[in-house]
Order: sequence, then C-alpha cells, then structure tokens
Amino acid sequence: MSFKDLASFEPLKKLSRAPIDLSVDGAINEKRIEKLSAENLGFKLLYATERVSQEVMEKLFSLAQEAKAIEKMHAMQEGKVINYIEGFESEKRTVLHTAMRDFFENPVSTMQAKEAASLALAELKKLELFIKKIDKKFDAIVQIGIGGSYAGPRAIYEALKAYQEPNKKVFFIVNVDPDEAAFVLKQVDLKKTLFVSVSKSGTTIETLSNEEFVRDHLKKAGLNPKDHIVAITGKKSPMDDPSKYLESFYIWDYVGGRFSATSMVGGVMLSFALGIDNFKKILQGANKVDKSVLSKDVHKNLPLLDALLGIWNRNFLFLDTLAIIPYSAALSYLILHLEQCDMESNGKSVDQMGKFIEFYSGPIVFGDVGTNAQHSFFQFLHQGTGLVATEFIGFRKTQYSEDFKFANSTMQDKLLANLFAQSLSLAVGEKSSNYNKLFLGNHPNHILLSNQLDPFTMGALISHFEHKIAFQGFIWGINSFDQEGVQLGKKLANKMLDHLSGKKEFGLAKAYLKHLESFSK
Ligand code: G6Q
Repeated sequence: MSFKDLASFEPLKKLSRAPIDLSVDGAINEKRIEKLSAENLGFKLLYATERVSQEVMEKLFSLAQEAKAIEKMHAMQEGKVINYIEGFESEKRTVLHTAMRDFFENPVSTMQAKEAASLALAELKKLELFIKKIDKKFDAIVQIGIGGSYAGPRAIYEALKAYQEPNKKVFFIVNVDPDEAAFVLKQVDLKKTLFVSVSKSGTTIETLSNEEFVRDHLKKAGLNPKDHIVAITGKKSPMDDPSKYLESFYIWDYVGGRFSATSMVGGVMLSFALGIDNFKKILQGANKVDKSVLSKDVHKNLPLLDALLGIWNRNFLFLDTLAIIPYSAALSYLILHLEQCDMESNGKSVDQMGKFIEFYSGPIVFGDVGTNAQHSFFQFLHQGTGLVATEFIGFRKTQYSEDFKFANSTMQDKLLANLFAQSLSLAVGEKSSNYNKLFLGNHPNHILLSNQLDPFTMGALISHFEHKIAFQGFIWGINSFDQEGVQLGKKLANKMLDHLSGKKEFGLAKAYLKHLESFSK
C-alpha cells in the first residue's frame, strides 16, 4: 500500500494543520520535557521540542504499524530479498548488514542470516589472527577507499580516537586527487605502513588509481607491495586476487557500502587502531540496537521513534532539511557518514512498486559539531527564511579524563549548557519589538543523549541511524538499499576520459576542454 493510502495519513494531515506552537508561553515546560522522552540501551531521546502532541505520536505509531515497519525490519534481518523495484531491473538482493555483528545473544535463526553471520564471524576470526601477526610490524595504517568504503569507518575511527592504541597512526586516501595521496605518503614511513585497499566492487576507479599510486611508491622505495597492502573486497571481484596482497578480507553483495562500517570494511583499520576488543565492543553495541528495532514497543525502539519524528517533519510539516549537530568534536565525521547514509538511501522518487511517489522522501542532511555550528550557520536556523529540523546528539561525560573549570563552570558543562540552550531557543524563540532581534521559534528539534562516547555506544549510534533510515524507507515504501542515482555521473566521466585519451570523441567534452586549454594561452 502506498504511503499516502495508509489509514493514518489523512488524520495526521488534519493534525498537521494546527500542530502545537512551541513558542507559546509555557508550551515547553518541565512536565513536557519529562514526558516526551524515551530511553533504551543507554540512550535517551528527548523530543519535547518537536511539534508533536500525544495524539500526533499515537497516529505516527499507527502509521508505522500500518506500513508494517517492524515486519519489514524482521524481513530485512532474516535475509528476505527486500532490495528490489517491482517490474524493473534492479539489484534484487537481500540486505544483511546486521548479520555482520550477529554473533552475540539471540542471533537471527533463518538460513540466510545464519550463513551470512557465520561468514562474517570467520572473517572476524581471520582478522584477529592477522592483527596479532602484524601488530609489531606496522606503526601506521592507511585506508584507501571512497563512499561507503570510507565514510562510516572514518566516522567510527574519529569518534573513538580517544581509545587509539599508542604508537599507531591512521590515515585515509579517498579522492582520486593525486595531491591527497601524495600528502598522506609524505607523512608515513613506508617501511612501517600497512595499506588497506577497500572496494566491495573492486572496480572503483578512485580506489584502484590510489592503490596503484601506492604500489608505485612502495616499489620505488625498494619495498614489495604484497607485504604492505591488504585487500577488502567482494568474492570474485577484480580485486579478489590474494597473490597480490598480504591478506584478503571479504564482504558480500548483501552488505551495502554505506551500511558496511561494521564489516571488514571498517574492521581491519579499526582493529589495528583501537584493538580487536574495542572493535568487538562496537559490534556488540550495534547488535544490541539491531535487536531493539525488532521490538513493537516504540518507546524502546528509539530508531523507529526517530524515524517517525522525521516523517512528521518531512511529510506533514514539509521541512526539507535536517541538521545533525553533535555536541562532541569526536563526531564531526558522523555527519559526513549520515549525509551519505541518509541521502543515498532515501533520496529516491520511485517507490518499490516502480511508481513515482507523490510525497516527499528523504531530507537534505547537513551539519557540523556544536558549538562550532553556533558560530556559523545557526543564524539561518534561528532567523533564516527556510525551516530546518535539527537532531542534536550529546554525552554527559567527556572521553578523556581532562576537563577544565573556567568562569565558574567546566568546559563540558559549557558544551552541554549550549546543547540544551540551542534546543530550547530554536523551539521557544524570543519575542521582541525589534524585528531584527525577534526569534520566531517553533523550530522542531530533538536530542539523542547518552552517558559517554565509547566503542559500545558508537556501535549503537551507527546502528541507530542505519535503522532510522531503513524505517523511513519502509514506511515510505521506497527501496533504501540501491543507489542508481550515482551511476549517470560515472558514465559521463568515463565518456570524458575516453575523449581525453583519444579513444572516442565526445562533443560536449570538447566544449569543456576548450575552457581548460584557454589557461595555457
Ligand atoms: C554506498 C555506495 C557507494 C560505494 C562507493 C565505493 O552505499 O554504494 O558509496 O560504497 O562507490 O564502492 P566500492 O566499495 O565498490 O569501491
């Protein structure tokens, strides 16, 4: 059934004509902050500052039920083919990133899920041995990869740098921009550096170019590339050639790139940098959330709750942008990961039945860490003409034991005070007869709060957002697991390159080349 035909759609539309005005005096009070909150697995979701009432929430819960959101989540984790578009050529795959960490309690018992989990566990065991073997040999690791083979792993690494083992350095080569690779290679001692070349398809030109660039450097330094490069790729991909690598690790087509951070795509670099035990804690945190999203109790299913608040803002209040603002410098790369994970998954205009949708799907996602963002684009959030929904993330405790008291409060107190103040001020606003100082308020936002950013919590956070995004896709009836939208640009880039190398003429390339060539005149 299409999203707009769900029984709760019209009642929600009616409710959206007069949603609560958060800027009215007393609209946000202690009782509301107490009541509009949910808690599970060490996370609290505080949503008093969303434009929702009890009635709206109940209808949103019904909407999720009518869309069979939980049933679809079961189907996903059980390994049913859910990555497809009816009536059109499509990937027709299962979606089993949750199996990459389903080795703890109560594993999913279907054959597909069990087989995927056991293959993943075998890779993890291989990784454990590999890390022991190479531990003393290398002091730096360079992950070569792009898109899903970069953003999630980097988000996790940056989040957990506080747990990094001493004398281990981590670098990333992502872009096909030779300056990026050259700069990284300048900073490492090649003799003591391990490169992990990560490409599920084994065909991504950026990654292949960078790997060859690195091979060339290693050879020129008198080193054997095979002793320094590890491959992480799909079985039978063009990169699946163990004779060229120190070790080869595998992933499978049922793990989408942007959902692959907890597979070997993130595993090798994270285990090298943070230790295998910390990597396992990340997996455990993610797995706990995977189990929680199978719960029909929406108050214990925080990703579903988060998804529904997003749907309210997107489809009923018509907000097209979502700002992600973590009040934690360590989460700066989470934003990049979520930009990809959300927009690549839900930036779709066709539903799973192959029909154009007549409602909005995924929002524009952007962000920066707080308080930095306050000193840049928050002006727009408070007084701009576009309405933006905001998702704040915060932690009670610091990662390092260091904090500092200045002007009567600690720095962590200042960070958290700013987080709550921004959430409130966006919602409540401020009256003034000076229009330039008037804050209309009523900007919906919520806070995801936890005690401390540690490996378990980071794994849980990654899984939280993976499932929030999947739930939205399930409710909208779209396929969140393919990414056809990125193909056209790739095709045209290849035509441009064919023109540049003289292989085949491309008229439009000529027009651009003319501009490039004009610089040499
Ligand atoms: C993610 C996308 C995409 C992909 C990259 C890298 O979901 O599919 O971002 O991860 O294009 O692909 P490879 O891992 O195949 O090099």
